[in-house]
Amino acid sequence: QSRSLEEIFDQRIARDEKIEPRDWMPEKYRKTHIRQISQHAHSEIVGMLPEGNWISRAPSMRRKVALLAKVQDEAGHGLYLYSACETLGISRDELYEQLHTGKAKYSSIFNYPTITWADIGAIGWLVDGAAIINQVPLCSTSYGPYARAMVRVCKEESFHQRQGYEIMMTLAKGTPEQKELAQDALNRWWWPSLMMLGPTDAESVHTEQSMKWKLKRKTNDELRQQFIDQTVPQADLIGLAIPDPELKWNEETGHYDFGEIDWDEFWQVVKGHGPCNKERLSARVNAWEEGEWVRDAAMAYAEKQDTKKLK
Ligand code: FAQ
Repeated sequence: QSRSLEEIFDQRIARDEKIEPRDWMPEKYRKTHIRQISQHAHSEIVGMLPEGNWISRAPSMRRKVALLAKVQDEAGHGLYLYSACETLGISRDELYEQLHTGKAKYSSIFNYPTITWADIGAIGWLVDGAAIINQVPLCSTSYGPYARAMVRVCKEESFHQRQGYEIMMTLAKGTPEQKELAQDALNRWWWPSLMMLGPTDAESVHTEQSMKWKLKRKTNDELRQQFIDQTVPQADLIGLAIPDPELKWNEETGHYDFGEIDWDEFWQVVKGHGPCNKERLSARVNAWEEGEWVRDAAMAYAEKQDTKKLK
């Protein structure tokens, strides 16, 4: 009795086998992976911009070296993820085009400005903190190249998170003005960091199917709760206050209860109307256009080498 390709695929997923690039997969599985992996890659690349803004103004040599390394890691993650995405049969050029024309999304969080040095601490602590919570389950996602990429990415994110938390810790025990900077950054980045983990499960259109395919291992709300439970004690430890009057430990559930997230703000940012959407996209488009001569020169050189070999 012959089984359909789809049945064989479903059984492989049920057995927790990895799906590899040359394996048969449903078209929707392929498409949804291209969507998520490419948006993840774009987020890493656009995510370099808010922090890049502070490299030349880092308060010390040591801080500058760490920030430079972190931003370089993000470039690496982006390129790594674009490669994983290409194994699904889409070209790098198409992926860039989707970003540059606004067709593909990238994480909402990178549309907020970095106005003080403390924002660099808040990004590492909160944004990388949320990214790790989201990405650790992705290390066991069903698509092989994505899962393997996530292992290395998570290790680097954990350094990023500590780098940010250490900045916040230093500011929090500094002068009253420095502590105020840290508190102000936490006030501005807290809610957008919660939004980063995506809409509520009730509003999330992709979660159900992605959970079935083991692309996602945890839902948006589960990850958000985990992030809050992990981060609140870290804020307490350095004497900063989470800007949520409704935040309260719940003995019964063993989790923090928290206030209402402004989903209207989230969707505005996702639709392109956040504080820095235009600036971020134009920075990427300009980088692409200004790099054209470099790409052309590299191609001309490669072709020349090829013709030499043929002779
Ligand atoms: N921003 O049905 P769902 C980093 C969209 S970490 C913008 O729940 P899904 C490291 C979603 O695409 C940040 N759009 O979707 C770093 C969908 O629209 P579509 C990147 C969002 O995919 C740190 C619609 O809403 N991490 O870069 C957002 O099941 C510091 C419905 O949503 C990843 O990408 C959002 N926040 O769940 C770098 C991780 N949330 O596509 C520099 C991998 C949702 O139909 C500095 N991705 N949308 O047009 C994921 O885990 C998932 O894709 C979620 C969304 C959880 C983000």
